[in-house]
Amino acid sequence: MAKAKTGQGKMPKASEPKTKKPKEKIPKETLLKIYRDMVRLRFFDDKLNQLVASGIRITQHSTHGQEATQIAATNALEPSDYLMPYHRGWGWAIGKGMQPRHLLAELMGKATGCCKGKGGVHIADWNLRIMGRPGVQAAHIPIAAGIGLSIKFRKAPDVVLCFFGDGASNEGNIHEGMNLASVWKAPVVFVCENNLYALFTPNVETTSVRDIADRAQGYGMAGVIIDGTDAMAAYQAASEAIRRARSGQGPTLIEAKTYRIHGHTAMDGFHLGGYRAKEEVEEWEKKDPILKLRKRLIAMEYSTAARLDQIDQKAKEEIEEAEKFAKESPYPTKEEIFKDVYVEDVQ
Ligand SMILES: Cc1ncc(C[n+]2csc(CCOP(=O)(O)OP(=O)(O)O)c2C)c(N)n1
Ligand SMILES: [Mg+2]
Repeated sequence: MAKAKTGQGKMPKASEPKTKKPKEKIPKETLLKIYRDMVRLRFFDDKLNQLVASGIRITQHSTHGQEATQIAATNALEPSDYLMPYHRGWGWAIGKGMQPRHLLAELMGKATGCCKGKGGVHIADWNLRIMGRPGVQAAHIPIAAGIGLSIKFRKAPDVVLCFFGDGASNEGNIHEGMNLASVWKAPVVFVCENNLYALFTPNVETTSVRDIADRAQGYGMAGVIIDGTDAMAAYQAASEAIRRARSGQGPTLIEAKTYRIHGHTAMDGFHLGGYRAKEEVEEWEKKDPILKLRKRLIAMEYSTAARLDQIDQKAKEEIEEAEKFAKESPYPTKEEIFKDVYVEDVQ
């Protein structure tokens, strides 16, 4: 009789991960870089709203209000680390190093975009290890777990940073992906940006727990809650989780409590859309992540209002230039249509 399979010994043996130097406190230069990226992102986001209002068709899921977590967490990565993004906003791209001009050109379908105009909103950039903005909610969570497993097989020192929303947190793929990531002790950092709504539905109506981070316990991983409007808290939590992942201690779930100031997309009304109270939006507007960091940089004497104004001005000019670049760029030619759409081999 065949011996019963027990499943024992089937797990891949954990390799000894190479650790990278831990980031203990946040250096001044890092915080100034985070501030700069957050401001670039805000101007970029505003620019997209303007372009959509002028009739250019771009699906704009605004990042306004959510800049801190996306920018700070991606700034905690090394260039060789992987990013598994989601549909909300553009902070993960800018924070991971994408130039706004290449991002905007792509969104406008131009040949100078990061995917040569063939990705559109499905932003990807292999050089930056941005693994592709998904369209199906939560379908990217098992992919992030798989990338994590591949890192372990290759004994690489990298981690995967994976974003998703509170609505996506209720999808089946989350359960499968997070469970496997934990079983494999895969080097993945999951960041759930809980902005209180999925489309027009408040998450109190759809979600069994008030703190999505509580679910981490069910997957045997660390769960952390942060103020998602606080860039310093986001950087520290992400750095700590990245350090744990890199040293072989497995995944973490970070829940960032945040809010989207605009509508689900630029098409459903910038502010209220009929499903939330004006007072609620106003309360969250007071917690503006950029103003929060700006005040702290000045209070810590890391910068002055005048110097930060200069950063703001430069960022504004960069985004104006990006618009000009994208508008003047050509569309891909007909001959290009089947080029770069299928990869034979990836090293
Ligand atoms: C499986 C699946 N169901 C539905 C949709 C349509 N959809 C796109 S975004 C979205 C809301 C997602 O909400 P959340 O995860 O909270 O992210 P947020 O938009 O608030 O950042 C939905 C339902 C989808 N893309 N995929
Ligand atoms: Mg949401």
